[in-house]
Amino acid sequence: MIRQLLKEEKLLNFINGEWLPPSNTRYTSVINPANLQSLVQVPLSGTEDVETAVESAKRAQKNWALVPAPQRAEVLYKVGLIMKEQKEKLAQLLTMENGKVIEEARGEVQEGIDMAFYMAGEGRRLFGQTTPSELKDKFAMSVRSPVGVVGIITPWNFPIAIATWKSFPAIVAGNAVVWKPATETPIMAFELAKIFEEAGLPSGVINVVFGSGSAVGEAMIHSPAIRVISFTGSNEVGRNIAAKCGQQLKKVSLEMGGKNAVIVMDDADLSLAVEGILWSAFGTSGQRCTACSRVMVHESVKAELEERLQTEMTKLTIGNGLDETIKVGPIINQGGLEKIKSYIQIGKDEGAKLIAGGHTLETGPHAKGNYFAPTLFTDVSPDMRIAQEEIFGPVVSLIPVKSLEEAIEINNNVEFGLSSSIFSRDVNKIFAAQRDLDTGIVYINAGTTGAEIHLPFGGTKGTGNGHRDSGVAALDVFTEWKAVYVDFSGKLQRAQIDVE
Ligand code: UN1
Repeated sequence: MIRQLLKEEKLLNFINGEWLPPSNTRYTSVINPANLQSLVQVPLSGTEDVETAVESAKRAQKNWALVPAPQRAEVLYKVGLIMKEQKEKLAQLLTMENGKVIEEARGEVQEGIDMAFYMAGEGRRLFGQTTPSELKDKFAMSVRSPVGVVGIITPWNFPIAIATWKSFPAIVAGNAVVWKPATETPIMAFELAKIFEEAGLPSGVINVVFGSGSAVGEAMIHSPAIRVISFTGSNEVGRNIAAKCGQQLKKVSLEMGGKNAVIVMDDADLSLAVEGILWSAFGTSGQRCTACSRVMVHESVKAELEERLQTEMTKLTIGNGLDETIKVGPIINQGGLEKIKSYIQIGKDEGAKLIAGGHTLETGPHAKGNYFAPTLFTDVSPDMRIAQEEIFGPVVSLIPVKSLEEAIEINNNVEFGLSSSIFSRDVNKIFAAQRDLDTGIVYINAGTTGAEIHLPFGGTKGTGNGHRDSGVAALDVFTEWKAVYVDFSGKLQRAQIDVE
């Protein structure tokens, strides 16, 4: 099936508009997590390939920055049109390399298409500001200026959407990009590079170098020509990148996960809350930065919520996401499975009550993939590790609470601050919650996932370092503010001195 959609058996890097093998000729297999079959070979490039990519980006960027922004935007518009034409093919390839169910894969590709059209519009805005000057006959303004060459490092869980959140604003703003996609899911990057080529993006404006973080990622971080690193991935890797970039005074934008919670109050629409929890906790098998992994439930509705969740969880079909009837796909790889399994043991040892799932699925249709049963712990206390640490799998902890204040306090008392949600019909509680929940994204009467691309995406505390992906805020990562003063008085006017 894969060969019908992707004829190449080996992927190639895309550098300076050319398709090149890695100079060290090293490759590794990309494995479909639904059946453990090898899909394609991906390069494990080295420092030399990054250097070539950076040189090509440097050259290309100079001309690209001179192309008027509306024309740069037109290329993105074409990228969007091609993605739209290829939506089904891209979605199927995405399901094969990542495992997410086809419905969600289509949704992810749509997120990329939305980003293309949104950022294409931005090419006719890229607003700066005009400001009065202190002096007579002098004009002052602030304009966005491209930073130059930017490095983007993208994760396997949203291999196309997150790539578009980063590369599209970078490109429309006049930068050139060196991009390291996750080696688990390189097919989306390969396809997107082909789309950029077809849309007529000049050679060298985007360069894709496949390989590991320790080789390609490190080389990017240490390349003096790369002025920004935009990274989405694990906390551990993000901190490491931040430290190294900090040393070099290199700008870095980080998005690194969450411990997202749904709050269910006693006045909530419980059916809606159950739907919201199921979708945001078990969609993508819990492998979203925004996935719900805690539920703070008011003690008066706890028993009912538990029962309803247990009943609905038995209806979740688990398997190969290419089958339209499947709701929950596999876990990305053995490492991911092992991590989830270890947290199940930790939860049991900590005294949490396991009331659903908690095990891998290894027989029948699940014999050949990385499957894990949707899992529910209850009577969890907020200080347990399963209620504090990111698990990145289909595991939810129910934490009983007595009040909204207590729920908010528990929500905020974790290392991360990405997404949160509250189900309530009380407008006073809702407004208080949106103000007090310490996360970058807050949902009212919806689960914790489903961010839209024209709003800022990111979080507080350990989730990031204050920057945002997507939305207009993404332009702040990929541009520098330049202050421009135009004196039309015909004489030398001195600020602070010649002011009466
Ligand atoms: C992620 O998990 O890193 O809001 C991205 C959402 C998706 C994006 C998730 N639109 O869940």
